[in-house]
Amino acid sequence: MKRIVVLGGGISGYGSAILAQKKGFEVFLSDAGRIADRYKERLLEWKVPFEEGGHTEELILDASEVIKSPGIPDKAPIVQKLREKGIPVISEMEFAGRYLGRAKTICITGSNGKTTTTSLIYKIMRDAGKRVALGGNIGESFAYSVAQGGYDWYVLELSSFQLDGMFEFRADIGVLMNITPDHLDRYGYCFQNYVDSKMRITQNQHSRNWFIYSGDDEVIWREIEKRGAALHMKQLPFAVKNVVASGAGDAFPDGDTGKFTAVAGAREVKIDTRKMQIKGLHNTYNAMAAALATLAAGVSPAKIRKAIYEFAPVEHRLEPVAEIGGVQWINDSKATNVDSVWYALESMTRPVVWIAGGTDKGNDYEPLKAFAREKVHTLVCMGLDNEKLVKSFTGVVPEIVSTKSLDEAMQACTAAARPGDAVLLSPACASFDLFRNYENRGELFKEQVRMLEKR
Ligand code: UMA
Ligand code: ADP
Repeated sequence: MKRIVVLGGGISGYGSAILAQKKGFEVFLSDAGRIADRYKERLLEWKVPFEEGGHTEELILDASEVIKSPGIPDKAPIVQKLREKGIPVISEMEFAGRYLGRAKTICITGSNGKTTTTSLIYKIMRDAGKRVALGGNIGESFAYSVAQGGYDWYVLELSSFQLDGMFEFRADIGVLMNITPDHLDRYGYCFQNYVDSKMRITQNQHSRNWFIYSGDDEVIWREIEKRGAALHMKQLPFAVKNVVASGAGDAFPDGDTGKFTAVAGAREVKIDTRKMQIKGLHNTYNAMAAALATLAAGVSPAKIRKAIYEFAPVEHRLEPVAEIGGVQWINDSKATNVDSVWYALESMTRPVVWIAGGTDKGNDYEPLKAFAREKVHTLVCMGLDNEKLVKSFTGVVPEIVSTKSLDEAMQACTAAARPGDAVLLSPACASFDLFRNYENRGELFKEQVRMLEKR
């Protein structure tokens, strides 16, 4: 009997193990750390054998196939040993994708905008009455939903780590938002490796499938040009700046009206971005992509429009927290790279006190300088090591304050902000120096803002 070993007992791992068990394989799950009680309970319930606190080689290296959780890097010794032995290592998506039956997938990737676009597509599909599950990089287990069954559609946010372990999987509708540098530490500090990973969203797509991508993203353009005739799927570009031709459809603004038209095959929807609750150029892109994907999935234009207008910002993404004494406080803790901060600053209409900093991922701050010069009067650096930020923005932003905690940063912001300003937490960095994760950073920030409100 085929022996499936699952590496990692988090969201991805427990779901994969349960699906494999349900499909009748011999299954073993191994976690180098501690498995959370909630997952352990499910594993026990499904009688999946597991270990925690280390990877026992004898129990892993005899696998027929290994499903690796996305957080485990390729350079982990156990993964290297599996590769040396030629044992196939796949991702949760590759495995669960084998058991979809007639159900279809809408898969969203990109460096930024994945969660917003995925959540928006999911809302449109759900409100349209489709039997749809949400999964992938969004904190739900795709494999577990497949094990449960009963869905016609799966809307999946895909990280590059998940795409890396996908080989035969095919997205019925693939969406690529943009490609800008991120996670380079996992890609040998080589941008092209990361680009290749993102482009896997197109692999195996045939002429009945759809590929939705940003026509304003030069990196994506180049990759499409390179692949040329090898891409057989129907292509739907969305763009605000460039004109990109495609016979299958596209999305473009209707002049300066604030509206855009999305066309997929014979279907068309017009959206007025001024009626949307999510703001900024980046959210126009996200809405264009979502409109194209759901048109391609057969949702009616009226239902698409209604759901897009109803959709509120996802927590920690340019989330308005409060207006206190004329100062607007905004939580964009999820902005963990330079490009997402570019769009945050782009969307600011007030003078800005900008909180940035944390664990640097090899950032190049150059692209932010024009907006910082134009809109930011005070930069509050919040991190254990602020040297690079301070150096980058000296002479660009009039005031720079270096702080080493959220408390200190909040004090600096209250001192600097004037009525009519916005205080924007949009860090461009990971959170791990001072916080558990970006959610924790965003929640603590909001707590502090609410305390200010009560004063
Ligand atoms: N572990 C090992 N061996 C190792 C290293 C880790 O066994 O060598 C164990 C850990 O002890 C832990 C488990 O692996 O118990 C965690 O695995 P994981 O880090 O892959 O986390 P999961 O809980 O399975 O969640 C993963 C994704 N996490 C990452 O990619 C880091 C989730 O994306 C995703 O929602 C989930 O699978 C379901 O598919 C989160 C994320 O942070 C949201 N993604 C990154 C991002 O958005 O930037 C890419
Ligand atoms: P992801 O899941 O790819 O990290 P999110 O939707 O969570 O994307 O947004 C992450 C950050 O990027 C937030 O700060 C958000 O405001 C910003 N953002 C959202 N959509 C886009 C986009 N299309 N392009 C650039 N930045 C974006």
